[in-house]
Amino acid sequence: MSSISRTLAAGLLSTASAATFAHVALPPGPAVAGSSYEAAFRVGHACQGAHATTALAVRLPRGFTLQDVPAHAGWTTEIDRSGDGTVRWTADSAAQALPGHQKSDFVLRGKLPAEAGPLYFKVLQTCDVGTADWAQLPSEGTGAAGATGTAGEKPLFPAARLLVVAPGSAPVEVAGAWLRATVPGQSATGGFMTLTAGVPLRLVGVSTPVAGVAEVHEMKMEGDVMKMRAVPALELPARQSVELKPGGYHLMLMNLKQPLAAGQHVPVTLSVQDAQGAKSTLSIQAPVMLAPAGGASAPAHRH
Ligand SMILES: [Cu+2]
Repeated sequence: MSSISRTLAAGLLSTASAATFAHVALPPGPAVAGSSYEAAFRVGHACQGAHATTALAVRLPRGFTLQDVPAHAGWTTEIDRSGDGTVRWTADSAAQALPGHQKSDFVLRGKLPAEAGPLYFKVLQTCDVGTADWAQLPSEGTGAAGATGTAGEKPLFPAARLLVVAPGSAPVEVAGAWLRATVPGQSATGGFMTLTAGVPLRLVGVSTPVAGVAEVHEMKMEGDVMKMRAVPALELPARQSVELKPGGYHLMLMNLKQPLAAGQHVPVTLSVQDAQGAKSTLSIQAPVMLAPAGGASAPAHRH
């Protein structure tokens, strides 16, 4: 692929994301199946052409058991238990409505279903002018289960999504994972991804059958020279994305047992530890690439 077509692809991507205005969303990071979950729906924008949000209605997904809804000052809460249930907040007056330039969290608590997988909350936002129904689900085949799923066509009005993981598996979501392809004779390469934990975690280990040694590395400037070294653990704060990327933190695969060719997929297992010291693992299939999908935003980094 030429660098011109890569630049074009990157340009198209950024145009698409600029056109998408802020949606009603849950904080990133997964939660554990069967656990009690506090869903904080972040409203950060009024409907298109509107000045303020006047009501919000969350349709609860099947299998989600509502426990309680904390009061939202200046707004009235109604709970409709028909069907799978709906929680609705309505501003008590125009003065209490949420201005488009302000952000607010609308919170409800409930028990998550026992099954793992993505859970979608459809949210109807009502404004002084018009409504926005955040109810679109990702189209079939875009890797809904997706530890490594690449983003397909993004819906304009996505439903709020929560990834539910099985008890015992690491509550961390992996996006955009890739390993850099090797050239003949190369014995080491880098691995990159974005990790988002649902609770405070530390990445304490990595393993893959293709490498004799796998470590988490950091890049540091020492004088004029960029150096890298292994770190014993990488903090993954709750609900924040931590990017492993060329020039920054990365997975280092050494003593490679085979060349890594673009297009193949390689199993990678991440070990994490929670604040109580409990360890769990997460396994993904990382694609091997020459460069990140959608064009590189960071400078190339060679080992
Ligand atoms: Cu390295």
